[in-house]
Amino acid sequence: MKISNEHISKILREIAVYLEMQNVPFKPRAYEKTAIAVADLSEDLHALYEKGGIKAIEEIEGVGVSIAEKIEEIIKTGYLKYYDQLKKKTPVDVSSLMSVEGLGPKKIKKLYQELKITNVEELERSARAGKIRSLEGFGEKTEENILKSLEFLRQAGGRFILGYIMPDIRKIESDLKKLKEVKKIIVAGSVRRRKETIGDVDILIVSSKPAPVMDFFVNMPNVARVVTHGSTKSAVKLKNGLDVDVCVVAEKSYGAALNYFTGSKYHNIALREIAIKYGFNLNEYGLFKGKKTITGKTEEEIYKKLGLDYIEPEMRENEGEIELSSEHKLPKLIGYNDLQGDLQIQTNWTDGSNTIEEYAEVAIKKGLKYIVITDHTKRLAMTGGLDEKKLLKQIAEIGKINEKLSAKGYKFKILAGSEVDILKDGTLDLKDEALKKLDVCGTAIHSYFNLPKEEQTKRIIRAMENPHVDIIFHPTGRIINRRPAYEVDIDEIIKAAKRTNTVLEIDAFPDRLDLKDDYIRKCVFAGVKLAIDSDAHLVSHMDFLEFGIAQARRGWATKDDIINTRPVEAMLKLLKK
Ligand code: DGT
Ligand code: CA
Ligand code: CA
Ligand code: ZN
Repeated sequence: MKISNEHISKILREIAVYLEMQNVPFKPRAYEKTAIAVADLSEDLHALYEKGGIKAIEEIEGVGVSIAEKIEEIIKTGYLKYYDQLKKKTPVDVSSLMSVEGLGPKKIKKLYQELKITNVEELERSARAGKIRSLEGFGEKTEENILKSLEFLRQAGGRFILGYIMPDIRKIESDLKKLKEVKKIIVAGSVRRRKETIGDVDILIVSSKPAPVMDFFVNMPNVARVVTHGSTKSAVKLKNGLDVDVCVVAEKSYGAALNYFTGSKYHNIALREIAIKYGFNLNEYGLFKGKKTITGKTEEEIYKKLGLDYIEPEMRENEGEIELSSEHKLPKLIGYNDLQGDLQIQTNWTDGSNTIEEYAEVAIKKGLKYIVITDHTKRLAMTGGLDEKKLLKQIAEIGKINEKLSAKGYKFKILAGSEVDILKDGTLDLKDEALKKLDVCGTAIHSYFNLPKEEQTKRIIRAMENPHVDIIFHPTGRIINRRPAYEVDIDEIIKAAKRTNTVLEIDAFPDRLDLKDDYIRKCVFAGVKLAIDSDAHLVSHMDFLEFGIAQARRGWATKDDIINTRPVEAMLKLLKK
């Protein structure tokens, strides 16, 4: 086996981290320096060694005798005993943490000492909970960069999670919009359909002077590579790996182009077939009859000429929406401003980072009328989960804050809730006496993801049968791009939800979006009530509600299907008595 310089450099860098973590003086720096020297080397170390032996390695600038011997061992055997020993001694997955941009020996050590972070999953969890920013030498910017880097690593080849990448997309959109040559701009494709993950970004622009728009686009500071630079079409790859296409279209074709580039492909194909039945021809330039243009300026006109009601982008997946549209039976989807409350929030009583009051303040600013505090329970010891006694204390605290808010004149209510852990057998982590005291009782699975389907299904149904349980949070437990849903019989769950009057959640956290769209549709058809919650662990996470609403729209849910579109009293009335 031939050992590359890169491989050797990586081992040396990891050794530096291990030594740093053990507080060994000086040596970490020596290993780090050598790692850099090896990485920068223009010759191949392996070849160098075959020609000149260990002497040739020692002659390299910055390489001492003892490290040269280690390099020799790697080249000769493919292994380094010293490295393996160090690795065994620490519980930290240095190799994967090192791949996160901006994390070196000192920072990895600090993360382990202060937050017990041993791998990238724990790193992500802490970063998302806003726990890293307060560490000495880190700050909010570092925390943000860590999350960006993690997203980038995850995306090596995969799809982007819409909610995480949306701020970047909106920035590009607003920068382009500021150009005086841009008359209209819209992001089409899967972004407009609000799919949970996106392959790339498709932007449409109306402009009478495309050249400066194209120039601006390919020269944006976050562009890593220009894929094509044409007069009306360009494509770039951004530094974070995201592909973005821009296309300038004529005003008279705007509706047709928007319809075409919004997709989905299967929706488009179905529309085109309808057009043919009418003797029309539909393409990205317009709706035509022979050479004659029927229409093309707006999407609404195109649908109308095809005998259809306008179909919201979130529904355009050819899942039956076209038939409903032709029968004028499309549901009126929940709107993006329709939520009045947020029913799942973790505070600094457990693994959230903000206080109950801070959540209330931000929720009020967002225009919400109520929130439910749902901290974890005692079985989740690593989050500091609440036991019965602490929960009662929290309920009292919520009462006090409510009094304060109402004295200040706010018409806003904080409700007492919980994210009670569902134990292996479907019983709950807190006694019924405690659950009885809650305004809203949520429950969730955080363990035994691998039970056989039948057992997992029974476990959840048993929890639903508890007369105190109001909502099942993130019912299938998937984490997009990371962990599949646990095996459950979703139809049985939905039936049981209906029978027991239990609400199922649409968790809005961008990598959960659990329930997923087709399960939401099943709930809607079955008449099972749903809730859209942020699952916030930080006040800013309440912004994710938008993506929960998007998911609900993709699942054809109306305002009526979602319990937290109602005022607080009406919402509470829908729960179990
Ligand atoms: P993505 O990017 O994988 O998340 O998904 P989309 O839906 O954004 O797909 P993309 O970017 O390949 O194409 C954008 C839109 O262009 C797509 O939604 C519909 C339209 N389109 C692309 N290819 C075809 C095609 O072969 N036939 C038809 N009818 N439309 C297409
Ligand atoms: Ca796309
Ligand atoms: Ca595309
Ligand atoms: Zn949590």
